[in-house]
Amino acid sequence: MRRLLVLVLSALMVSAGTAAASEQVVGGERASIEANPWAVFLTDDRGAQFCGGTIVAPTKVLTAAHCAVGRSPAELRVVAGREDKLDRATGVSVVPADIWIHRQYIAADEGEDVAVLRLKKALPYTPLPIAELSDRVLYQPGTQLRALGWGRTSENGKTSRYLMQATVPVLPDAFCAETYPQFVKTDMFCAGYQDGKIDTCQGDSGGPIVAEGKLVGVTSWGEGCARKDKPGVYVRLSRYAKDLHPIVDAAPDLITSAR
Ligand code: 4AZ
Repeated sequence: MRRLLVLVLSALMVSAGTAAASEQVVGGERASIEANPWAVFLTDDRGAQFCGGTIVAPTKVLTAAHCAVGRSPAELRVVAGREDKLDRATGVSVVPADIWIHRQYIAADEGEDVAVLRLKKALPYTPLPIAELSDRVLYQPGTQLRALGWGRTSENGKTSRYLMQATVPVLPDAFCAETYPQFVKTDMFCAGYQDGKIDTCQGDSGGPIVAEGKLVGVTSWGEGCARKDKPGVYVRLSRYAKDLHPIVDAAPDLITSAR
């Protein structure tokens, strides 16, 4: 089984191209907010960035449950339209009106790591649609996905001042399950390179991983960053489309009951 996996992985990595080391997410490159207007970051009430998010409707921001749990809306800011964290003149920083957390959420590595922040006013930035159950093909091993965020650019390094992006292929569920015993294939997928080098990292959680103009996943967890055989783990969003639609599509001032 292990041999077969190694073979399958090697083939995938050849077809995906080798992971170039260290440009300066880990091993990524700069991304513009104009090309990714739905990418947002979350800060605490002192302005310190700690997670990412995605605008999925004019008044709704999707993030990871583990980014929102235990925080009150007053302690949170959604910063949209700002590529450079220090550029306070560009974009907006808003306090969410309320927070919805998936009712089954316990911990990131147990699944259901999704939350929706509802805003009082519509954001003037284009939302990104969530992948649906019918988008199964986007989760096939080898599919190239693009992850974005302002997280650390090395495992023990600082978070990024600028929005970064990295392209990583979806890995076979069998590989993710072998490397992470707690991996739940119905709720998660993993993406990256067997060699490591390119990955999301702390501070990227809650942020988008995208393909074909759709939000395929939410950055969720992993062991360290860009380590060999320890790919990033993402929320398999198609699985949550049914749970999320009533929340995301609700009229701006309806919902959101806390769990
Ligand atoms: C984190 O702690 C985190 N390498 C995000 C992504 C990954 C690991 C940890 C994936 O936010």
